[in-house]
Amino acid sequence: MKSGTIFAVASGVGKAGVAVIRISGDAAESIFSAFAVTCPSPRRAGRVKLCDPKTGGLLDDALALWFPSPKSFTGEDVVELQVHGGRAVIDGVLLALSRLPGFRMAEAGEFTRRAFENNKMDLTAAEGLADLVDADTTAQRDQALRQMAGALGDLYEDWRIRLLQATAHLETTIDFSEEDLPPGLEADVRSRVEALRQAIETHLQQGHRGVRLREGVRVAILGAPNAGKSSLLNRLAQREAAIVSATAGTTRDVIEVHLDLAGIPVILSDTAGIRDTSDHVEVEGVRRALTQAAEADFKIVLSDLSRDPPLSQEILDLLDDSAVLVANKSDISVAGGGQEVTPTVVISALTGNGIDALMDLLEDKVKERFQLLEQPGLTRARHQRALEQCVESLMRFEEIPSILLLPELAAENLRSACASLGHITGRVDVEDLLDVIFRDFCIGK
Ligand SMILES: Nc1nc2c(ncn2[C@@H]2O[C@H](COP(=O)(O)OP(=O)(O)O)[C@@H](O)[C@H]2O)c(=O)[nH]1
Ligand SMILES: [Mg+2]
Repeated sequence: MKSGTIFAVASGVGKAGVAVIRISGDAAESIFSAFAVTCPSPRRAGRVKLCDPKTGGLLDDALALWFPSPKSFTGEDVVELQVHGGRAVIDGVLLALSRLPGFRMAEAGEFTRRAFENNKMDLTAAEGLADLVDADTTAQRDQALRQMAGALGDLYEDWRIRLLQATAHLETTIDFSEEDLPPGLEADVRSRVEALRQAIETHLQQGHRGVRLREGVRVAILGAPNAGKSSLLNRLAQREAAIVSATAGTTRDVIEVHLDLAGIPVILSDTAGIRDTSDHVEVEGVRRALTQAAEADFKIVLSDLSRDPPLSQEILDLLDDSAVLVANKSDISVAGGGQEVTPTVVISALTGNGIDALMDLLEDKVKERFQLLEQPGLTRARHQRALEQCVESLMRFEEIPSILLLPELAAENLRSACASLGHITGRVDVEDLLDVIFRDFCIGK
């Protein structure tokens, strides 16, 4: 851990009524004598008239909070100053702090890193905190709060302890001769490992929900040119995000808008109309549309009721479990327009007819697939990789024909599975990982 007493503005940038300056480290308490003010009692606010130690001029009439170690965010001595939010006030206080012996500006994520290093939180909780700071929607907030409270860390730690127990059980066999071994030991260890592997695999399968909640659920609007995809995107986004035109092939690139559906972040994309074309820019647009279709968590496939038939075969092919068929242009529907597949919703992107029903449907679909599960979900690719490595080690263990004949090899596989789990929470040596994780934090966190 890098030494020194660190300080930074912990509140946001831009003009605000109040700014919070956080100070952490051995010398934190020295600011009270340096500014010639009284240190308030622990965890109680005290009013402090901060004067520049160098010039004696008044910097601000502020509030101070004193959190002596270990009962603080970082586990170290911490002082938090609530100063007025003006730039000159903040700059004056920061400059005065930087002149104090042993003080320096904090690096990005350094406060949280110290909290981790002082065992105030594990890595998953630290990542939860970063997600909480970034959360835009209620479901993102709930997931981050749960992770910060340790739900994910507890789950992984529980698995790791179960594995450690199985390993310990197995290791006793190394010192025994075969005849002295308790009967059923091999079967017992095997069934424990198998149960655990299955639990991890299920978690991995459901995994992308948590990641999606962090990053946004991808919904793509697809259909033939002129079906009204761009019009629908604009309707749903309630702004003119995409160009609407009667000229087929207008949308060539993928246009994305962000929506908040029942607290779940949704990235809605408008795509080029899918058709056979010789225009090479449009061909690329169609290729991108098909990629979006493949990557989307959910597809809105649009048919055009002003045409007969309203759907082409290429568009019909897009209908699968993750798609809903929405029929557009109900206002100019041609009589007798035969449709092989019954649409789930009929709308008019022009008049707004049916849009509420489509919104409700979309909300239900997104909720059904992505709402918080009972068990906390996987939220990061970092966790996913570690869990996959853990499963691989467990599978290598399971492939050993007789663990009693090869106990060292069996134990080695279990230990490496344990280490993979330990990497997620930071319970093993992870120095190299820390820089990567904390780099993503903002200054003051
Ligand atoms: N009458 C009617 N016209 C629509 C409707 N939706 C879109 N349009 C028109 O259809 C044309 C193509 O729309 P656009 O949204 O650009 O379709 P896209 O090619 O699928 O993106 C435009 O002239 C729109 O005004 C609708 O529900 N009813
Ligand atoms: Mg378009």
